[in-house]
Amino acid sequence: MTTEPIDLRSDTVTVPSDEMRQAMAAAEVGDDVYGEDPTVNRLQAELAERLGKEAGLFMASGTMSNQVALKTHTQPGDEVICHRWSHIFNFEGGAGPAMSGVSFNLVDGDYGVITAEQVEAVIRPDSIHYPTTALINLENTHNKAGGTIFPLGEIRNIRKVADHYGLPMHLDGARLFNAVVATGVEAHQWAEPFDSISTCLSKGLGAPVGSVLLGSKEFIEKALYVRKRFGGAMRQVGVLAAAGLFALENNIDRLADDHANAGRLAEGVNEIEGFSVDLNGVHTNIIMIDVTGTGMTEEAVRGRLAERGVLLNTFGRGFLRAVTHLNVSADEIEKALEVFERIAESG
Ligand code: TLP
Repeated sequence: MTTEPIDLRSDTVTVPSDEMRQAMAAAEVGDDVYGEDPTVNRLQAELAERLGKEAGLFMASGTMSNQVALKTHTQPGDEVICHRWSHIFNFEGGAGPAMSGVSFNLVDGDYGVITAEQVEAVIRPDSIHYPTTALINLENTHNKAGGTIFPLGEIRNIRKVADHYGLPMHLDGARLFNAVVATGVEAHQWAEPFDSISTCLSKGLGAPVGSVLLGSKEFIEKALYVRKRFGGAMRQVGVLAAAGLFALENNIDRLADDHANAGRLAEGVNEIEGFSVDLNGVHTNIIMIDVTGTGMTEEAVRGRLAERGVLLNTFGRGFLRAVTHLNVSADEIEKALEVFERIAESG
């Protein structure tokens, strides 16, 4: 074993490379509250172009980006349709109800996918008895479902329903570029059906901080006010945006390596007694490992792996989550597999 742990808890644990740090140090900056940070402006324009939207807004985190979108699209008392496992509902500290006064109408579906029929069935009729359906939120790739890709055809079907009922659609595209690399479908094609998209630079792309919210000029102008209220108007933040620009230039294509490593880890773990992985659900850089066959709790298995230098997160329902990223090599994946084998043998 190497002395450094093999950290598969998340792709958020990636650290900036020396080259990325140099780009940050060299960044031209200004006061972004005055709209005068050239590096932030460049990052926002670059992502707007890649995603085919009019404008972008730099955010401190994916959570802030999603929540600013939620607040911008809704009024207190409104309802948001999303998958039961969506990040915006499960992992954002209850921010939707707390910050925007919205509730969620939760839809179930395999691999994080919900269908147009399911969405249409839960849209509220116009009546004083009901909350107002105000937004449809989708997630691509889907984190809790295991990095799965939401089929573009179904997104377009949902868009038709949204148009029929006059509803906006938001995409939590924290890992949108993983979907781009895995499918070859370009970012602007994935983004086209949505009114707003949040995408993260601080996950597989390897920047230390930052997400960008994209949409129409009108939407982003409104979002600017909400971001200020949420405390997210930052000053000489070009030092962070520079990391994002570096990530877009250098770290997208290499996501294919993370996907290959995830595929190898998934197949290897699935062959080990006591562990099972639904290989049909391994599309990108996340794998969900069912550990119930070991006879141990997921927390116990996590602890045993950690003692031997392999870090994973528990993810409920008897599952551990492993996420591959740019700081984990193919060799380290082989070493991680040896550790899984040892645990299967010795308990
Ligand atoms: N996800 C984190 C944890 O919050 C679970 C992780 O380790 O995967 N949308 C999606 C789909 C995400 O996976 C995340 C982060 C976010 C939004 C929020 O991003 P941050 O952490 O920057 O607020």
